[in-house]
Amino acid sequence: MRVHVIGLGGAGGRIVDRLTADRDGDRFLHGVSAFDTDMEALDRLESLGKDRRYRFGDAAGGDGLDGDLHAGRELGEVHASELGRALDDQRPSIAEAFVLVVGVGGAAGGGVAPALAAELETLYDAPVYSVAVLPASAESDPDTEPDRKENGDDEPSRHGGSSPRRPLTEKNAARTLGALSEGTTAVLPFDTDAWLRPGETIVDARDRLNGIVADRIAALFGAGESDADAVTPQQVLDASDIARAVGDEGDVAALGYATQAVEPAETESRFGLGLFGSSEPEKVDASAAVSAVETVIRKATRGKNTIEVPEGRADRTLLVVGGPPAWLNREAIADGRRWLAEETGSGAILSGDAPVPDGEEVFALVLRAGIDEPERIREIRESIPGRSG
Ligand SMILES: Nc1nc2c(ncn2[C@@H]2O[C@H](COP(=O)(O)OP(=O)(O)OP(=O)(O)O)[C@@H](O)[C@H]2O)c(=O)[nH]1
Ligand SMILES: [Mg+2]
Repeated sequence: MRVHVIGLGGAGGRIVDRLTADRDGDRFLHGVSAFDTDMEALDRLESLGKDRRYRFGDAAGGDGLDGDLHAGRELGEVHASELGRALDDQRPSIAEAFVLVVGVGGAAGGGVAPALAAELETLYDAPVYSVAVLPASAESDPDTEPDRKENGDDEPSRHGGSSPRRPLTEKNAARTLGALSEGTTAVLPFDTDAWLRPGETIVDARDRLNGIVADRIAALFGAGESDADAVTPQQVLDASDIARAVGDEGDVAALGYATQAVEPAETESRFGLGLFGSSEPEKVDASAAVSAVETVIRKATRGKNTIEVPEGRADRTLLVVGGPPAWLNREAIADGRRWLAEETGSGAILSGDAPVPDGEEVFALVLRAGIDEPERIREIRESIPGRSG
């Protein structure tokens, strides 16, 4: 499906910058924008063209908001329609969905996200999905020595391997998650704690983490938008399948993803004469294909997801299997669907495939929605008394 992905604040901007570096030109990536109050953070992006970055909020004087979520919300109210207009050059009316990417522990991104979501929902009929990068616990841990510059996006700080301290992150995250759950179609959290390695700070890890987030965004929304006109997926996934899977009540959805490198299936060897003669149709060993498909489906399901899925259960599950067409073994995919239905308890598994003609890996993406509340989300929610929002 064609999406317009909007990175908000420092984390959001860096993640869409990475998405652009890896995927610019892919058909699913209809539009990309980065919005921040922080001029320097925007300037440091590398892959996203200047015309797709936008600095807003004169009141912030070109700086970040240092975690002041209240200020961020106010700027959101004032500037939402201006931000909506900043998309216009990229023909937002053609997008089938908007994806807001935001580090919910911050202020600029988390502050404007709810107002921008409301603006987009008023202007367009497309769903607005949010990708919510959760703060690391160490950021708001009172035992962590404060960083020189309480700021997650600058100088690496290395005090005992904890992340740079931003004391308000958890409370900000609780408020922004509440607002996204009310104001966006679905929330896709990314549990930073679960993905940080021991002793690693966010600054150390962010390139790796941003790559992980970008891959999953691409696998989900890229399904059904194969670039090769020649190859039609046998099972086409469209925007309404994704919409059905995630639901429209601001539910949390988890993404699992796994890949396995495979030999490209080619009619002619890249090294000149094909080993088995030159005009064989694409062929791969069936048992190797079955095994690759089965393995990636299991790993995407049982391996670490963007957020933990309590007991693996979900009301709704979507499966995407992609890779070189010859590797997408029909029976193995059908078996995988049956296995996944058992595993998740979901009544029906929505699924589609994503042929990548010159691909060198088979991948599976598993989206689960309608899940019990993950522990990390509960912890964040309980950091403020009463209801969040
Ligand atoms: N995955 C990832 N997380 C990040 C990155 N940078 C920051 N974070 C996380 O996102 C949270 C918010 O940081 P920013 O996105 O920089 O905040 P902001 O929206 O710019 O808000 P202010 O700087 O407070 O105005 C941090 O507390 C970290 O938890 C990044 O590059 N990648
Ligand atoms: Mg910032």
